[in-house]
Amino acid sequence: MEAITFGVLTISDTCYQAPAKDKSGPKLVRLIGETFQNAEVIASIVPDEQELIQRELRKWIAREDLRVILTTGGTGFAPRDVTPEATKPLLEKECPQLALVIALGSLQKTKFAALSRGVCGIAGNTLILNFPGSEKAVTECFEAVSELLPHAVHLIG
Ligand code: MTE
Ligand code: CU1
Repeated sequence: MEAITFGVLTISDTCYQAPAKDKSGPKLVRLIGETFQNAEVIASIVPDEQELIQRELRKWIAREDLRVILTTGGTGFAPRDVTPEATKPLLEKECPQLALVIALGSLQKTKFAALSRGVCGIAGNTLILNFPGSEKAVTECFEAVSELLPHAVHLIG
């Protein structure tokens, strides 16, 4: 894979207040670095606010070099979990089978994966994947889809 830039967006009120508490964002950054040599990664944290999530996603979607956005957090059932609702309106194409691969890989680890509502899709030349908000969950989700990412990015063009 040529040098692809990833965006890792942590979505959490708690981590926005205290960035040191963010474990899943840094874990994703490490996983990307270990899996894709010469990948670049930029990372950011936003609170569980639909407009702030969308503002950050739009900024990254507009960047030509940034090809994959992995979000972590805000996919659950709690009232403040709005990551899928923030992501969906920005997608030009949904990729439900990517979400299925994540769900299947996750369900092999824990039935509680059914409590994540993450979506996947394409906006511009950017692939966006919603992951849950724990270090364990992002590891499992990343391992489920990582081998698909280079070909997916290639196809998006
Ligand atoms: N997915 C995987 N792969 N591994 C997990 O441990 N935890 C689940 C679910 N998805 C889990 C998972 C649980 S218990 C919850 S409550 C939701 O993710 C939390 O999603 P959120 O942190 O995005 O709100
Ligand atoms: Cu849970």
